[in-house]
Amino acid sequence: MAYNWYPGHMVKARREISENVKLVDIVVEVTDARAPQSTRNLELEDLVAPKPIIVVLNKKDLVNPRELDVWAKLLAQEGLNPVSMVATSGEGKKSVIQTVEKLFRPIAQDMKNRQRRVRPPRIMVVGIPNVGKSTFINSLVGKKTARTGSQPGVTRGKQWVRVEGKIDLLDTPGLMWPRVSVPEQGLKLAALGVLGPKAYSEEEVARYVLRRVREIEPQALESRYGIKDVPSLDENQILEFIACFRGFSENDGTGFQKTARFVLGEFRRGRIARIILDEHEPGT
Ligand SMILES: Nc1nc2c(ncn2[C@@H]2O[C@H](COP(=O)(O)OP(=O)(O)O)[C@@H](O)[C@H]2O)c(=O)[nH]1
Ligand SMILES: [Mg+2]
Repeated sequence: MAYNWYPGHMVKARREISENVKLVDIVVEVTDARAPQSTRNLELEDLVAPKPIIVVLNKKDLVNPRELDVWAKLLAQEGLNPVSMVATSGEGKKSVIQTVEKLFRPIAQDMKNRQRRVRPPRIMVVGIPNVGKSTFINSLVGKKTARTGSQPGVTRGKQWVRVEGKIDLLDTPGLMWPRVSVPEQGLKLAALGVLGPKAYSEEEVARYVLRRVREIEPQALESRYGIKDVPSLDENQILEFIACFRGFSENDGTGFQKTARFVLGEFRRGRIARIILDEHEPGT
């Protein structure tokens, strides 16, 4: 996925989303549960206000559920209506629909008060690349209407689709740009496949992933690759160990490229550890 965000792209995305926000009652922001903070777009909240936002913490299957609950509580404190979900299986879909209905109740009441006919709630989906927007829409609609894949921005033309006979969903997700305010955020987004492979060094990202796994769940490296005494090793030694373990030679002129790609593939599929890369304030 080679998708670069230039100021022109951002202006266009911002304009498209603010146009579409006018058409809906509620905005669903899809995020990746492995980085609940870094995969949000804080500017979105300004674009959407005062309409409610549901933050879908997608890919719940790839994280520790108890850790994710802590994040959900924090988001709830911010008034963001979090719902954890697995878009690929549909787990959590009911909660999304219930949250839409709950948030729509006062809006419907307002319509009644103004002597207007109450119509179904209208929603739209937004999010940065690769968080699962298309998969989420497919899961709500129950058939392959939205395109999935790693190529963002391919769907054109506005259309409403009816969800479970009671919600109207704009079928094209709004594509937001990722926010990279500190270098570590870039590493996280690269680890999650949000940034295209041309935007980063796979070795650097693999080392970052191994460092975080070592910090958060060192025993995972022992059970997956048989690495002993993980806390005494640094990420370079761990990468070397995995290269040996897999029989990838670092002397074939590619350095640790193969190993790095292997590690990233394993991490993205949740095979190494189900960790959340973002950190919240201690004590929260
Ligand atoms: N493990 C896991 N993978 C998911 C989930 N939802 C989406 N994906 C995968 O994430 C990748 C990106 O999904 P896609 O819907 O194309 O993302 P989009 O770019 O936001 O539209 C695809 O490989 C999906 O299969 C989920 O809940 N769990
Ligand atoms: Mg998509």
